[in-house]
Order: sequence, then structure tokens, then C-alpha cells
Amino acid sequence: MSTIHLIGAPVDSGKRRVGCLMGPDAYRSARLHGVLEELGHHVIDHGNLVPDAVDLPEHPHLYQLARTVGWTQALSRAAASAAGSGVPIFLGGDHALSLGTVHGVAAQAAEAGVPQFVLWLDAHSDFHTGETTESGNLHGTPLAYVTGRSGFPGFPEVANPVPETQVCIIGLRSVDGPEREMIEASEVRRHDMRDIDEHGIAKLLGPFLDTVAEAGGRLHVSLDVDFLDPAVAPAVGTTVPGGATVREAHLVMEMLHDSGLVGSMDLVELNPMLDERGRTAQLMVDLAASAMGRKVFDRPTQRLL
Ligand code: Z70
Ligand code: MN
Ligand code: MN
Ligand code: MN
Repeated sequence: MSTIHLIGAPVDSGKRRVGCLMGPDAYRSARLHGVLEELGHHVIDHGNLVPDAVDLPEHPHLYQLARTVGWTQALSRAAASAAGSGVPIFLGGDHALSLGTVHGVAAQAAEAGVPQFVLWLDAHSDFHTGETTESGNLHGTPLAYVTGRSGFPGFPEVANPVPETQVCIIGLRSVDGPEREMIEASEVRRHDMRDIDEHGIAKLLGPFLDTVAEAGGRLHVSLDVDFLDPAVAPAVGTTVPGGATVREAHLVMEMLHDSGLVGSMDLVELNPMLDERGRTAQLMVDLAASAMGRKVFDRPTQRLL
């Protein structure tokens, strides 16, 4: 059994549409803490973080740059400290929070001498730099930042970039031109929805988990709500049709648990303003439970939401 640190990260500065700041409390209302305790884990809810106060002028293109830099600093410290003493689960918050969480866990892994791997479950590649993003929305940039690309003015230096070969993206179906060019020129593993349909998701994830295990590595999992099909997970700002099914997502989580390799996890982009009777929050909690060891025969027969 593990010590699990629940860390609220109500980041809402990574894009224009607000609401993700309510994400941490939606997960709490869907009983994430209790569900994980029922699996036998020692669970500590650290409440919600606040961003550092950062004095940066408005950027002509990057939306809410100073606030996002402030979040990155605060989250990196929290992630580095929690990763050394259990499994942190970051309750988002939009995907800009991963600028900080991955930065922090990678720093702690480097200190511990463990290779850091990242699994990115997302419709988007989030591989823009501050120079290529057309929207100026920083939630579309964390993978470029943590793999060590330039174009991130004001952000903490990335002293421990995650090597491209240690990153795997699954679920792709919305990638902008410059992102595509950068990814194609990189060694990042990436699988789009066609790959999932043609091969099955287990055949994509399995070899990556083998690589992590062979390297003696530790895995950070970043789960974007829009990895899922909007028909089952409507509470997200940018819905992209044709996403993963509930079954595919649970299978990924079950394989992650069986691997024993997950060191940290982000739950991101949940916007409770857009949810339907809490169903997306509930599904994300169920997926986190699967990732932390819930088996089909342990599932409660009665839903609380
Ligand atoms: C687009 C951009 C995005 C969501 C990431 C979209 C980015 N590539 N959207 N996650 N939900 O604006 O950079
Ligand atoms: Mn994302
Ligand atoms: Mn996305
Ligand atoms: Mn293929």
C-alpha cells in the first residue's frame, strides 16, 4: 500500500475559459480521498496550493504569463517534496499545472538517481513553445517545456529535462502544425486514435511500460479529461470527438497499477461548470482508483453521485 498525497492545484490561467479552478473540490466531492483509503492506502489531502506572487509585465502574446509562472514555481516545489515521500496526485486545474509538476518530479528523480518517464494521455500533444503557440494558451505547452525546449520567458530553468525517448503520448487527435513538426523531428513516442483502433491500446502502452521497467525508471502520468470521448466526459473546455472509451481508459489505469511504476499523477482539465451531474468528476475518480489498484470485483455497486 502507498502513501498518497492529494495536492489541489486549482490552476485556471492556462487558457481563456474559466472553471478548472473548481476541479479539486469536484474530485473531493466525488469522494476521491475515501475511495483511495478503501483500497488500503494512506491518503493525505494537503488542501489547495496557491501560486507564488510573480512580478512580470503582461506579455503581448502569452496569456496570464506571470500567474502561470507563479503556479509553475509553487507546483515544482510541492511536486519535488511530495515525490520523495509517496505518490502525489495533483488535482487540477488546467494542463498548465504540468509545467510545474513534471519539472518538480523530474528534479526529485534526478536527485534520487532514477530515470523519469512521462505518459501523456491527451487528445492534444501540448508541444507548443511560447514562440509557436497561436492561441497564447500555456496549457498547450508543458511537454515542450519539460523536454527542455526554449521559448519560455520568465519560467524556471529546466535543469532536468525529460529525455524525448522517455515520453509517450497516447490519444492524439488534435495537433497543430508547428507541434507536429517538432514532434516528428523528435524521439517522443506518440500514438493517435488510429493507432489505438488498429492495434488496441494495450499493445501501445505495454512496450512503453516495459521500457520504463527495464530502465528502472519512475513514471509520471498526466491524464487530460479530453483523452476521453466527450460523450462520456463532457466537462472539458475543448471537446474533441473520437476519444478513448471508458473501457480503454480503465484498461490503461489497470495496466499502470499492475506495472508498479507510477510515481505521480496529474488529473487535469476538468471544468465542473461544464459537467453533467458530476459524471466526468466521478469517472476521473474511478480512473484514479483503477490506477491505484481498484479491481473490477472491488467496485461499489452503488454510486454516491
Ligand atoms: C491548441 C493550442 C489544448 C486543450 C490543450 C489546443 C491546446 N493546441 N487544448 N489542451 N484542452 O491552443 O495550443
Ligand atoms: Mn492537455
Ligand atoms: Mn487536451
Ligand atoms: Mn500504427
